[in-house]
Amino acid sequence: MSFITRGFSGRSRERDERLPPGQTLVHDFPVLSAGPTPDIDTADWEFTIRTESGSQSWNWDEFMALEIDEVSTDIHCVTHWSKLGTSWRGVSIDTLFEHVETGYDYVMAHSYGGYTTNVPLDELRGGKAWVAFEFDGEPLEPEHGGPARLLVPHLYFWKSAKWVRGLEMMPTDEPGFWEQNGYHLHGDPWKEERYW
Ligand SMILES: Nc1nc2c(c(=O)[nH]1)N[C@H]1C(S)=C(S)[C@@H](COP(=O)(O)O)O[C@H]1N2
Ligand SMILES: [Mo]
Repeated sequence: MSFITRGFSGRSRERDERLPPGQTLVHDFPVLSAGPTPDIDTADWEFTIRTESGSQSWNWDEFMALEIDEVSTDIHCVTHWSKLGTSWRGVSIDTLFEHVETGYDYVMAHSYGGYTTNVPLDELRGGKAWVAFEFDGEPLEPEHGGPARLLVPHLYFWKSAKWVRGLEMMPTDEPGFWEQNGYHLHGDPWKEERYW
C-alpha cells in the first residue's frame, strides 16, 4: 500500500482544493492556438453582439469607456494545466448585456481568425465572464488573445476565445470549433467535462 503526501502546510492544502481533478499546476503561461496569431490593431477592432432583432457594436474607444472590472481568478486548460490567481482587467458580459435584449439562451463566440466556441448565456452572466484586454497589469499579448479575449474562467479555457470579435445569440446550443472536434459542449473542469 502506498499513498502520496500532499504536503502539510495550509497553503498547499488550499492549492489542492483549488485544483480540479486531473489538473497540474503551472507557473508559466502556456500558449495554445489552433492557428496563427492574428495581428489586430485596436483602431480596426470592433466588438459586436448579434441577436434575433439586430446588433450592437463597440469600437475600441467606446469599449474602453464601459465599466471595467479587475478580475483575479484561476484558469484550467483541458490539456491538464491550471494556473492560480491570474489577474485581468476587462468588461463583464453583464455590462455588455445592459445594452442588448434577447430571448435566445445560447451564445456562439466568434474570433478574428475564425475560431468559435459555444456557451449558454447563463454561463456568461452573473459575474462569470468578461471580455478581457489586460493580463497581469499589461495589455494582453497577441499570443494570449490581444487586443481582447473572452475570459470564462469557470469553464475549461478553450471557452475563453482569444481575439474575440463578437457574440452571436442562438436559439439552440450549437457546437463551436473544438466542440465539433470532440470537446465537451459544456466544459466544467470540476466535473471533468473534457470530451464527448
Ligand atoms: N481564437 C482562439 N481562441 C482560443 C484558442 C484558439 O486556438 N483560437 N485556443 C483555446 C484553448 S484550447 C485554450 S487552452 C486557450 C489558451 O489560451 P492561452 O494561449 O492564452 O493560454 O485559448 C482558447 N482560445
Ligand atoms: Mo485548451
